[in-house]
Amino acid sequence: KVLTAMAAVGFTAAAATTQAANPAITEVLTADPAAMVYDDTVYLYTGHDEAKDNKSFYEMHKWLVFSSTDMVNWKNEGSPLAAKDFDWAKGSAWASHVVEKDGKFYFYTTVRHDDTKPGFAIGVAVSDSPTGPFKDALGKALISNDMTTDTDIDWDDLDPAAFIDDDGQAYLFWGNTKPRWARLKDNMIELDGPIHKLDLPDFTEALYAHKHGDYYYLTYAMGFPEKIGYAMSKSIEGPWEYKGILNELAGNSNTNHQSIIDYKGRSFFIYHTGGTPKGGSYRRSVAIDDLYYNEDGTIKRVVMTSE
Ligand code: FUB
Repeated sequence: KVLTAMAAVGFTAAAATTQAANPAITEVLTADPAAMVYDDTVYLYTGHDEAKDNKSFYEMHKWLVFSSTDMVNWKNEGSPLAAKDFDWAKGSAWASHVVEKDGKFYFYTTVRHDDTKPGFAIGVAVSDSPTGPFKDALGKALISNDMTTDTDIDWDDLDPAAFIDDDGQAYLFWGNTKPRWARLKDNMIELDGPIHKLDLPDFTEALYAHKHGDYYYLTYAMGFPEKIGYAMSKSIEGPWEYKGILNELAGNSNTNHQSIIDYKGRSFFIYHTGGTPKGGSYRRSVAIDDLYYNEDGTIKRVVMTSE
């Protein structure tokens, strides 16, 4: 199904039926996709599942980055960052998100804090290149479990997703069980003002913000095993209206973690499944399917390749 000739000339909206085989990346296990369009290229940041089987737990030490100009052929650009690059962390290279501002690239990501603080934490690393290497920008966590004492749980500070609005104001969304957001300062490495709570039905994790046309969207993993649901708003600061389920369970992986982009006239839903022969909850692979909007801005339910 890989249309190499089309890839060579670049596809257009007319080629909307062109579909890569899924999983989209098979040379290595990839999870928690976060895609960024920069300079006409898609950069796909992923975690790297290294567990030998699906019986125990995640084994994730570093992130990977791939690039593509056709959403079908992916170039492995190596590992731009590892959990050990954060001196204050003790592992767990979980979900991340990368954005560009003024020619610099900011890598927001989940790690487990060292024993000086409990639970997961969010760090930020910076680079002059989308493929890294990225360096810890703060030398400490951007968000950690001692900042939100009203609702602290071990897992609540994970899965960051950044969003830059049309006026240049940047935001960070994150959370497990307790969805949160805050403004980012112009320097992109400090929160600006209070941490806000969100009210999203059946919220588990994997918050992701994007804009399409006049609407802002928050997508997130619901329940467990996870489905992806979404809410819409006329403003990135809400209020948000829950609109329904975007995709059903992503096969056998229990978790589901999405990224949504527009690229060359199409919209893409990028997620993970346990879609390789020995795949499952701790051996996941990124998959890509088309995403379609209705005229009123709502999103059609995603039909996964595996359905
Ligand atoms: O990959 C580890 C965790 O699984 C992520 O942080 C969650 O979003 C889920 O995909």
